[in-house]
Amino acid sequence: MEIGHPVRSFISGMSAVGLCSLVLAAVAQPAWSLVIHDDFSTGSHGWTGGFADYPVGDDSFYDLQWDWRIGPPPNPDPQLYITGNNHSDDLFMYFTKPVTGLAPDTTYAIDFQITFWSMYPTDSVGIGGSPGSGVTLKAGAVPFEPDRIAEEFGWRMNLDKGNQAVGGEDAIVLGHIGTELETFTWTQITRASDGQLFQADTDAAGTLWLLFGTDSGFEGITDLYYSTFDATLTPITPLPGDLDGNGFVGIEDLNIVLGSWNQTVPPGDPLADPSGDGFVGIEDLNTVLGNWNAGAPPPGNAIPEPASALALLCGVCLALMMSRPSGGHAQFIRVS
Ligand SMILES: [Ca+2]
Ligand SMILES: [Ca+2]
Ligand SMILES: [Ca+2]
Repeated sequence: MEIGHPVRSFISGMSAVGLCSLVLAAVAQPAWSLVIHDDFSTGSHGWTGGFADYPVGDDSFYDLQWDWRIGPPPNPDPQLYITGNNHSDDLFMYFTKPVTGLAPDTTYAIDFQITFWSMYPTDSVGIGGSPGSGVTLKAGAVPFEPDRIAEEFGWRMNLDKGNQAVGGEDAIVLGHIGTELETFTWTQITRASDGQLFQADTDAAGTLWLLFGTDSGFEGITDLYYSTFDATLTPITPLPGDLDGNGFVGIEDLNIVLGSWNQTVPPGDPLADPSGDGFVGIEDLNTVLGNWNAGAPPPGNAIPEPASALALLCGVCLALMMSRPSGGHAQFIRVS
């Protein structure tokens, strides 16, 4: 009479070796982040420059320019160069480029790191603000091409980068461009997300436009040479098997399936039915176990070693073998 029970059929149909392989394959699953590393000593890598936050028609008055060139002294490698004379006390000077081939309509968490050459001491004094700490480096991403639009004041960005030292919905602050020196000496410095959470959505084609630049409260000339741009893009939805949506597939997700095991939905928890067939069963369990350890573990949640993961799965199997069908709605699976 018990032969047709789905859990026993599943377990009796898998050898110990098969179980072990399943767990090891899941634990060995690689991270699925996309890492971008653009070294501007070998090219501009598709980045193009632009300017905003200044009056329309004032391009030559502001001495706006960007290109890919050698410098600054004593650096012999080409860099991505941008310059402007900030008469508006507001100027935004940026670079942007598209990234294609991402998952469509998907939210990505993005970490940034940018290395560049600056010559402006952090504590130096200038009109409107310090040429070092008064100029803010930002990075961000949007699902459309960043561009400027003419408004009453002048050119404004078609995205929310915030203004001056404050970030916005589409860009975060990485820091200022001030060096730790007391003299105006070219120095290479690095700024990074440093744990700040930034998220952006791709468009329907899986494209995201990256952006970085400086928002200036210093009224004067800013010259910058960018050396490298690094970004790590990690899709945060949907992560298969992450039933509670905390960005990681682990014991909480397994417990959601087991908590509604063998039930229809409802009364079973809808989260426990990722297969969407209205029943919590083997397919749903496999969605969790097949993506085991995927994503980023929450702080303090250590990833179990393969051996302990195997022990965990054996415990799950034992629990399921001892459980009884809760009613007449069990689905019978034939396993040969
Ligand atoms: Ca500005
Ligand atoms: Ca989870
Ligand atoms: Ca299901």
